[in-house]
Formats: sequence, structure tokens, C-alpha cells
Amino acid sequence: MNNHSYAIQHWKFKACDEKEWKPARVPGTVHTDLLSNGLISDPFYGTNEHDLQWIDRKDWEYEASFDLDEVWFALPQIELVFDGLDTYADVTVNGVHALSADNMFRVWRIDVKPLLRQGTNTIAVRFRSPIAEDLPKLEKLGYDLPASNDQSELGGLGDRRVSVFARKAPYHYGWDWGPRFVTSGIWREVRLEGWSGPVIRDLHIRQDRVNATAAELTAVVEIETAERWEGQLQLSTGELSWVRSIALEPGTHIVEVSAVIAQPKLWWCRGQGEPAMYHFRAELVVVGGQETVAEASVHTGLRDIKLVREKDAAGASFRFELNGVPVFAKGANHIPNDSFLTEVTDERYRHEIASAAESGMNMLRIWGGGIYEQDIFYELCDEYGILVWQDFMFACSMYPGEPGFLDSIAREAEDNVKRLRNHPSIALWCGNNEIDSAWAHYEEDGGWGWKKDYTSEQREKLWADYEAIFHRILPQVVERYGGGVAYWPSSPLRELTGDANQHALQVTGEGDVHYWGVWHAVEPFDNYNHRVGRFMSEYGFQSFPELKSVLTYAPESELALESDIMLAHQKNGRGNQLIKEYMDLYLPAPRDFKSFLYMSQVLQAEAIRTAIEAHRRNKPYCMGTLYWQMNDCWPVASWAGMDYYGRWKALQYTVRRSYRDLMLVIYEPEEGPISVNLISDLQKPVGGQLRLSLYDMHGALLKKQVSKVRATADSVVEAAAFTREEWLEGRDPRQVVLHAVLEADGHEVDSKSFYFVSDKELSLPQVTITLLEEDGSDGSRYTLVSDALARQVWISAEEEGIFSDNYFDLIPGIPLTVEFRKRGGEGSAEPFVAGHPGKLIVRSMADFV
Ligand code: BMA
Repeated sequence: MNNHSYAIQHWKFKACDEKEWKPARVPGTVHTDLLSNGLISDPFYGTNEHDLQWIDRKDWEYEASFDLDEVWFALPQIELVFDGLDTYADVTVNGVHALSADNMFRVWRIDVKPLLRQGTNTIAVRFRSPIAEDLPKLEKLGYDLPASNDQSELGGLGDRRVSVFARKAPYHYGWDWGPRFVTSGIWREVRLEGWSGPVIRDLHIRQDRVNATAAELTAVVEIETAERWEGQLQLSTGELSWVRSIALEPGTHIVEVSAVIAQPKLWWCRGQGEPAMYHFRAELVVVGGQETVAEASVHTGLRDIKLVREKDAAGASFRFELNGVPVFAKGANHIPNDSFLTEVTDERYRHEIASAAESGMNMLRIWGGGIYEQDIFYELCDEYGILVWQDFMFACSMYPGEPGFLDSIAREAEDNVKRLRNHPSIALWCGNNEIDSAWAHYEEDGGWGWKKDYTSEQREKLWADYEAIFHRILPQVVERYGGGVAYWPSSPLRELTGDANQHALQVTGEGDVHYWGVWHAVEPFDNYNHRVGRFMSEYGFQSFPELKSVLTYAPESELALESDIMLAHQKNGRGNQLIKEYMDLYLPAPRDFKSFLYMSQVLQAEAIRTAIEAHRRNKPYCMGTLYWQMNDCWPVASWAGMDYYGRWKALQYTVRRSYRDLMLVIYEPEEGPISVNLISDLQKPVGGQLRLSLYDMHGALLKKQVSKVRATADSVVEAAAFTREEWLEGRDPRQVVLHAVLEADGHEVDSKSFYFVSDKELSLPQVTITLLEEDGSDGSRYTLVSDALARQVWISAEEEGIFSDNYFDLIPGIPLTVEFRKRGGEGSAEPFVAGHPGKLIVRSMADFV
């Protein structure tokens, strides 16, 4: 094989209107290069964001030189490949224009052989300001396009929102959890590729029919050759191989090889089985010789994934079936892990995906306002058994419909569908985030009020452009290249009907649902119980990060709900006030702002627990729950369950308990008895014992009941039902807790506490919690006991890591053992490793009121 690849290094950069070059990092961004050269202060600290808006008004230049020897020049083909350029970039090679790029999400590959010379070569990439580039487009259009989250004002642009004109990560322009940093840069690898003879450009293992008996596959191989070539195409995996003779004329060819694997090891998502993977290799071999002239390989899992939307009495189902098995989707919405994408190390990705798996998730939605994620994200999802709901990168905006723009979108879609289609985790392609329901074309008064600003002619034009992208271009690409994975035009959507029934404007019996009544519309938590759709793809509640994280962006003097910095790190208008309003409603008043931080996390956890339990209780009517949001892109008050530093909030621990495959839920409706439900996502029946005990605040057992319970595979069963009077028997409801324990195969598998009043009304006693290190555990295991009821016990460790449980209740006298695992950190192959937590602090709600 005669293949050469060279990653271009040693870059320098400067603003185009300046003279002095500074060292740069590639892949990287202008902002991070400015920071590491000491030219700007930390963009995430304080209100610095506001002072760094000038960066996006300038043009920036990157340059690198490299030597090429005669070995390279012997190769007939040399290409320059940019895996990602953000965004408007003009590339010259030795001073000659080679490429003009205009889409961050595309791969750029150009023939540069004629431009190169032996000895020293220079590549220059000049980034035009995305703002200066797009303002004229807005002017030319003559009217604004809706872009609800574009923080143009912060950028000094007034109401001129230009984000929609750029094929660039929408969240760079700001979002209701993210800062506005419209950066530029060579954000993915850049390299030279040289070769002779034929090359395999792409290998797709298309899964035509997969079940436990056989996997019927087609290897779709894209081969390019400059000369006529004859030989064999061999495909192999493990012991198996398939061969096809081919004769190719110069040009690009698609060659297919059929392959059948009997009794394949199927790929399963977490909770349903092992995520088995196969390694396929395609080779071009000269007949009679042993020499491989070109090769490509793919790591994939064999599985059948479907989105099943069957009409039923209530409307239509919305459920994923993996290998014929209905899967209740448990997960969250993912946003980019950083405002500056090249800061996200592989370790940070692993920490996120391992945290998702640790929390019992089996699905993540890559939301449409960020990026088509890096390969490692999907590799980790394949490995951990996490299904991916993949949005195309369009969110909360209307987009222009110029032919060139549409063409760019088609190519972007093709690049990304082809890049990601071998990942077994890809479960769905979704056109956009919330645009169908925000615009609500067929419902005059529906949506977010956008239509009101436009004439009927403009409306028809905007909708026609919408339809071109989301009802024509994207589904065609998915159909053609997606290997059979379903396409869903917008999230949320009821069904593509072309009339008012299309839009998911409220919770109905079909499609997916974004329910924001709680939070944005300030509805009570209880509404989570009443607004349950077929698939809950978004709902959320905010909290603050823990103190340690807050102190990375604010000094002690700014620790107040409405301080400048606290408002700068809250991007959802009245978010801080909303947290406070809800807290006033449900929780006792925190004693100070530091206590407020803790209490905000408890509040958020309670909200999302209520929602998840409601969704899971309603299985199989409801078949999925993805809360908003998994992670953060900077340190901020937001809906995330895990903060920017990867620290688990109370929510993450609560989710871990609420996503257990076998779980108890205690629910009291406004009317009717309290029920204890046993929810099982397991594929086999389970039997066990339910123990209900009523305790007073000091641990005296007041009443007890034990019963046998059984759950069939994948079910929700009512294990007990009773009125509050039956258990209270005249006792003060503020002074007792009902504790439910599920035992199966002789050990405890879940337990839940139920209170007869809200936390605000509960008589919370002062407690002493004893923490004992388990002998021989090397600091990794601790047993906690309290002398009175302790609500929301928070153990915080000096070291970064996670506990097996946290933010839990302690019933006096019932010990609880937790295990600590340290975050593996850079260089570690494991996300969490055994290790000492350092100094521990144990507190509970009573310490914060
Ligand atoms: C949904 C998301 C995001 C947003 C979140 C919180 O609309 O799709 O656009 O960040 O709610 O408002």
C-alpha cells in the first residue's frame, strides 16, 4: 500500500490587521489562542464575556509551514483535508488560492498536488468575520428572520440576528444557557493525504435485515481510482470473509459486497444486553498477489432499530424498537460540552457518556443547536450502549432559502450522515429543534408569535424554504445514505399532516412532546403528572452549580442572586427569580446564598424526579423520557444535571435512582388512593417482597406491612394502594415518613421515601450524621447513620469523583453504605477509578435552613 498522511502542525496566528504572529494550537479557536497567549482574560470568568465581543468583528489568519521531500512527490495524488473549518475561510497554498469554505459542519478535501513544491510549503487560512460576512445577507433580504436565542444585542448588533445565515454552531451566538462567543478556527484536524493506485473513500456496512438468526449485510464500498484497476475486493470480520472480483475504469465507483452472518451477536443498548461490536475490513487485493493496495475498516454493531408509530385509540405510538424489543428510552438532551469545542478532551467525553450510563440512561439526544458531535462521542455511545437521537443542526430559527445555502445544507447532511451511519447507536435523524411548533404554520395563533411579523407572502416564502430543508433535502439524504434509520422532521411534532394537526402545540396522544409548562410557564410540579405524552423529548428545571464551581467564575463578594456576575451566568432572563419563586413554594427558606445553591439543586432534582416517575408510570403509553439537559458548555446556572466541570448535581444522583431498571414509585393523585407502583424495564419477570414502614422523625417504627409482589417482563404493576388515613391513623403528617423497600432474590433492589406533606411543611429535626469508613476499603466505602430523619444528605468530597449514591434521605437507625470512585482524569482509560475522596463533608437539609 502506498498511503501517506501528515497532520499539519506548528501553526501561528494573528488578527489580519495586525503584524505580530503568535503561536496557535490546531485544532483550536481564536478565543483559546488569544487566551493562551495572554491576550485576553478568561472568557468564562465574571462578566468577561461582555468585553470580548470585539473578537468576532475581526478577520483572523492562521499559517503553517512544512517541508515535503521527494517521497511525497513520487505520489500521483496529494490532497489537503480539513475535517472542519469554522466557518468563512479562504485557504491558500504557497500563496495561491485553494479553497473558500463556508460551512463549519462540512469536510473539505482538495487536490493540492499542483500547488505544492519540494522543500518548504506554506498554508494560510484566513477567517473572515462571520458577523461582517452575514450582515449584508440580512440587509439584502430586507427583513429579519426569527432566531429566538441569538444574543445579537450582547454582540453589539442590536436586533440584527445573523446566526441563521451561517452554517455554524447556533449556540456560538448565545443561548438561554450559553454565552455568546462567535469564534473562528480550524476546529478539526488538517492534514495532507497522498497516495497512488486506487483508494477506498468510504465503507458502509449497511444492515439490510438483522435478527437473532442472521444479519444480512451489504458492504457499500466507495472506491476511487485514477487508472484502470483490476483485482479483488475482500471483506472480512473475524473468521468470516467474502470476496468479489472487480474491474474499475478511472473514476469513482460504488461497489457492493453482500455478507450474511449467521447467529450474530446483536448490539443492545444498556439494560437490554451487551453492546456487541464487530470489526469489518475491506481490502483491495491484486489477484494472484498478496499485496493489499487499499483498505478501510469499520467498527460497528449489528442491530435492527425502528421508530414505531402505530395508530391506536389515543393517537399513535412513538417508541423505539431495538432488535424487535420495545425500549423505554431513558436519557437526556446533550449540548456541546464547551463554548470552545476544541477544549473538550476525550476524557471529558468519556466522563459524560460514562456518567450517562452510570445514571441508567439508554439514550441521549444530540440537540440541534450545537454540533454533529465528534467521532469519539458516538464511539463511546456504541461502547456503553447509549442510543443517539441525532438532530440536524437547526434550532429555534427560520432559515434562508437561497439555492447556494440549500446546496450547502445538502452537502453538510451527506457528510455527516455518511460519517455517522456505521454507529449502531444512531437511532433517529431529526430535522430540527422546535421550529415546526414555533412557527406553527397552520395555526394562526399558535407557536411563538413569529408569524405576526410577516406578510402572508413572506410567510409562504419562509414556510416553503422550511419545507425545502426539512421535508425534502434532509429526508432525502437520510433515505439515501442513512442505512434505514428513521427521519423525524422536527422535535416536537405530532405527525406530518400538512394542517393544524401537525404541530405539537400541546400534549396530545401522538408524536413527541417538549413540555415546558413547568419552568417557562411557571406551572406547578404536579402538572408533570398530567402532561404525559407518547415520548417526552424535552422538559427541564434549572439549578445552580455547587459552590466550588460558582467560585470559579465569581468572587465571594458576588455571591448574591441578583449580583452582576450571577446574572451574567444565568442566560434565561428571569431564571434566578424563577428558581426562587418555585423554592418559596416547595422548600423551606435557605439560610443564605450558599445554602440557596444547595437548595436549588434539591428543587431541580425534585422537579425532574416527579416528571420521570410520571413518564415511567405511564409506560407503555409513554415510551421515552429525555430531560433537558445533560451537560453545560461553561459554568452557569442552567437546566443541566452535571455542571461544566463534570460535577454531578443532586439531579444526576436522583436520575440515577429514577432510571433504575427495577424501580418503586409512590404516587398520590389529587383524588384517590396513594399507590406504590413497581416499574420493570427488564425482559424477564421478577418476584419479591415489598416492605412498607412508617417511622417518626426519630426512627420509631409506627406501622409496618409486608407483601409479595410480582412484575411481568417490561411492566408497570400496582404493588400496593392505600389511603393516607390508613397509614396516618390520626398522626401528625409533618412528623412521619413512609419508607418502601423492594427486595428481590433476598436483597434490597430499590427503596423510596414518601412524605405526607411538602418539604416546606415537614418538621425537619436537627440531626447528627455519623460517617464511618469501612475497614479495608482504602477510603472508598463509607457507612452513614443518622440519629433523626435527614433529608437530602449531601456528601461532598475534596477530590473529583462520584458516589454510588448522594442526596438521599437517611431514616434514623437504618445505615446506608456508599462507595466513592475518583474521576479517572486525563490519561486514564477508565472514567472512574478506586481512590480516596480526600476530606469529606456531610450535610443535610437541616444544615441549610
Ligand atoms: C428547549 C431547547 C433549548 C432551550 C431549552 C430551555 O427549547 O430546545 O432551545 O435551551 O428548551 O429553554
